[in-house]
Amino acid sequence: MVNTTYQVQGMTCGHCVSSVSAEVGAIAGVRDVQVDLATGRVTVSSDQPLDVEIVRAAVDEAGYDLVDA
Ligand SMILES: [Cu+2]
Repeated sequence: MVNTTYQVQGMTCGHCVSSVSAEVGAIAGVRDVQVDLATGRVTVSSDQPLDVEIVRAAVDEAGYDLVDA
């Protein structure tokens, strides 16, 4: 299991958290998504390391932006 933390911009409420969790959670191999609304940090647990561009696309699909580390 791999845990990776991403920074997401633009989330303002519980609905945003749900949207991001659903989209990122739908990526193949993702087991768990923890979103901290206050900081915009999204911690993803996955079977293998994820392609950041796939995570970016999922966050974008939810309507938010992945901040480059
Ligand atoms: Cu919201």
